[in-house]
Amino acid sequence: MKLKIAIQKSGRLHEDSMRLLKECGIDISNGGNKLKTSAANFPLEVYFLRDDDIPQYVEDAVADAGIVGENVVYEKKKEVEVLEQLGFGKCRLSIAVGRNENYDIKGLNGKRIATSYPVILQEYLDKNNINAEIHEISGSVEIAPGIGLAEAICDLVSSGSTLLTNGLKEAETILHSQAVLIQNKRLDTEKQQLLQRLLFRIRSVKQAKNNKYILLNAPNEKLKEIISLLPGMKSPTVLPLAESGWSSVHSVIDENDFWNIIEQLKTAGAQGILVVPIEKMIL
Ligand code: PRT
Ligand code: ZN
Repeated sequence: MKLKIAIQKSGRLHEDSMRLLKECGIDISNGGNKLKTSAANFPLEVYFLRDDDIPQYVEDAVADAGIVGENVVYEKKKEVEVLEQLGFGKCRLSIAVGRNENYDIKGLNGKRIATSYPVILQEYLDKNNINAEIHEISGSVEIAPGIGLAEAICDLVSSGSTLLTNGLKEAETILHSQAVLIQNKRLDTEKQQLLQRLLFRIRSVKQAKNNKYILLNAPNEKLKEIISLLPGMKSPTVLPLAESGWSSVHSVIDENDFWNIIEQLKTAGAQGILVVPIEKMIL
């Protein structure tokens, strides 16, 4: 029995999906041009598919689980369960208009909006009582205003440079998206257990990425203050240095608090601060 997981065959999510599985200790070959491949050391079969098809395959249990953008999950409206945000493939679905337009959502009434996301956009317009005409197009949405097909667009944005080069500006974000792990809603117990094992590994990898291991030297009279800055997993480890009056303090800090804490530690008298990445973190 193997758990079948669908990932994007090629495109923006492919490499990060492969890397995540690898960081979970799962050995898979790149697949080459194959439709599927098996892991050598975990009961997992990986299917390489177009991202748009992944929710349907997971709903139909052709795949038990999948990795796909939230934008695709919400657009396709399939019966799947979202298990975990994966922290990559981040983007936003935004409405954009001509660079020199004054944007107000009410101004969209009666206008044409080009998009590849008609379902999400329609929901957003309905919620705001806007009556606009949605033109569904499957690619190069950003050229629609320039060729007179629409007055506005609704498309994915990450750096914003595509909008810029097409004379458009981002006016309003309607969805923030990232890659997520989805699953079929009716997995049998054995598959569900395999998926939980995979999810446990994914969470350990994610945790590790969000945290850093920190080591520093502290004069003993400053220990109390320094320890109060470092919560650690339980509490920091404190070891005496060979030089009397000094200790070595080890702990784990959140990536987001990193620079703040480092500055405070230095002010408090910490020296020789080392910060190292953590590979896996089991809580
Ligand atoms: O062949 P397949 O159907 O599998 O791939 P695809 O061409 O449909 O998708 P792909 O590989 O382009 O994107 C896969 C997923 O990556 C999307 O569904 C999103 O969840 C996520 N993602 C993250 C993005 C972007 N960032 C992104 N910037 N998907 C698309 N874009 C496009 C956007 O459509 C626009 O054309 O990039 C352009 C804008 O980028 P910036 O940086 O110029 O703003
Ligand atoms: Zn696609």
